[in-house]
Amino acid sequence: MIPTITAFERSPDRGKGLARDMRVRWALEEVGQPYEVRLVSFSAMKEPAHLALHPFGQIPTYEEGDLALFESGAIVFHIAERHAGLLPDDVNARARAIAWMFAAVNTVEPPILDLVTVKFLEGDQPWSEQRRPIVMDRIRDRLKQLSACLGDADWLDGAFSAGDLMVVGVLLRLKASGLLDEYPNVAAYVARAEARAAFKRAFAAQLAVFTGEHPNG
Ligand code: GTB
Repeated sequence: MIPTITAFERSPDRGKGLARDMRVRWALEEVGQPYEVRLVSFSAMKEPAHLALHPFGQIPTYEEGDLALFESGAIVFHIAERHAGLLPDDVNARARAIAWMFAAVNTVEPPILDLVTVKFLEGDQPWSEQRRPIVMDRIRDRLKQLSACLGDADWLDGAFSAGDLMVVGVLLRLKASGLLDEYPNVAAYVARAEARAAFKRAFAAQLAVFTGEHPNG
């Protein structure tokens, strides 16, 4: 069965691959699962039809037969469980890859989102300029720790996994900040992930929405 995911009709990032449908597209591409995309506007996301799929009125969602899912991490996990290639067979290695998926959204992503918030949503507040370096240092703490874990390995724990996909998925948001470049092995890790054929296909597909080349775009 071909799953359908949702994505922004007009992503504010103008096709830079920062919206969270990118992670889901990438996971589907990694496992070779074709998918369809339904584009939704900001207003349609808050309508009952979309709220029935996503209680918070957001993208991405995932529909496959009777199953409707929301939360990019849960969707990537579902894809990784149903297909070979994103989670190791060894039980302990699989548990560790899943731990990295949780770490991505629970430990690495929060300070990155704080930076987005302080820059774009709170940029006009009198305290915004003071808060920014504090938030950036919190991100540096995480990048330093990630850098130590990675060392000179290609991926966080053996072969590329859904854990790497989610960690890189959240780190992409830092590219414009220059923070990644302070940790060369982390920057190289992100670049290695971006060089994967599946990443490139997913990136091209979401960019096609912005350029109007997507069939529903
Ligand atoms: N925890 C949820 C998940 O992981 O799926 C978060 C989902 C989420 O935040 N979705 C956002 C959304 O639907 C899009 S990805 N927002 C609309 C709304 O809440 O009304 C977040 C996002 C938005 C824009 C950019 N950008 O322009 O760079 C990047 C990421």
